[in-house]
Formats: sequence, C-alpha cells, structure tokens
Amino acid sequence: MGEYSFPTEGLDASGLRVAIVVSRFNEDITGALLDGARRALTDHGLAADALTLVSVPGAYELPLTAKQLAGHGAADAVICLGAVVRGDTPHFDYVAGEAARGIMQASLDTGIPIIFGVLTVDTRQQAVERVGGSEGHKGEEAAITAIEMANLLGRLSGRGHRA
Ligand code: INI
Repeated sequence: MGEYSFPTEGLDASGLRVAIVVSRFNEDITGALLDGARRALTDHGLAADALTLVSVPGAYELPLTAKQLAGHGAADAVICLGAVVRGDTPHFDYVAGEAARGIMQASLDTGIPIIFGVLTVDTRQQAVERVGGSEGHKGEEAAITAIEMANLLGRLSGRGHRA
C-alpha cells in the first residue's frame, strides 16, 4: 500500500504545465490574485514557458474555459481566479454558485485538478484582505494547491510527477 499524503513544504512545480483562467470582473482584485498565483508558481520552479494564461469577462465564464484547457491535455492543473462581491450584485448566488459548481464539474469530467481560486465575499474590503492582507493571499494558496494536486494526480495515475 503506497503513501499518498505529502507535506506541502518542498512542493516542486518544475516538471508541470499549468494554466490560469482569470476573470476581469473586479479586475483590481483578480489582478492581485493573478500576481500572487504567478509568484507562487515561479517560486516553486514552474518554467516560464509552462504557464498558459487566459482571461474571461467574469466568474461565470471560468468553468467552460477551464474545461477546454484541461480537456486538451495541455495542462496538469488549471487555476481559476475570480472575485464575486455580494454587495455588487443581486445575482451573487447564481454567479458564485454556478462558478463553484461548474469548476467542480469540469474537474471531475476531465480528471484534471481545476482549482477554485474565486473569492466569494460580502464586501470589497473582505476581498482586499484576501489578496495579501489580514486573511492571507488566496492567489498564492490556489497556486500551491494546484502544484500539490497536479503532483498527487500525476503520481496516482503513474505519470510520475513528484509529490
Ligand atoms: N462576475 C464576477 O466575476 N464577479 C461579480 O461580482 C459579478 N457581478 O457582480 O455580477 C460578475 N458578474 C458577471 C458574470 O460573471 C458574467 O460575466 C455575466 O453574467 C455574463 O455571463
């Protein structure tokens, strides 16, 4: 019986290909999420030519785009970045809920880790606190999760990525 639980320290992205889909809605926040995700990927050794970056209008458009990227076999993990702020919209629940549901569905359909780096918050201030403020950096965390899951899935499927 193998051991398939690994510490997050020492995660290595050097053998991986990663795609990021970032939404432009609330671009000040999603741009900060993107900066953090790219920084974390680079810090863990992702090669410069191993990152695919795509932007979409809003969080609602993330799942289909992520599924396309994952389905083409061009990425070992896809990171979805977005920000849905309840104060801005009465259809918060639809946008946030469908983004979450669709991202999970796309991940299960393709067998590729698709990471939910979408802030779903009540206020813009809560979003700011999650891109390097008092609540950490959710872009960096999404990237770390992508590296861990890509390595884990690669190992489980025998593709031999480090974990
Ligand atoms: N998209 C977001 O990413 N965040 C939001 O807060 C948001 N609001 O407030 O409506 C939002 N709406 C756009 C949505 O994601 C789609 O782009 C749009 O409905 C077209 O499909």
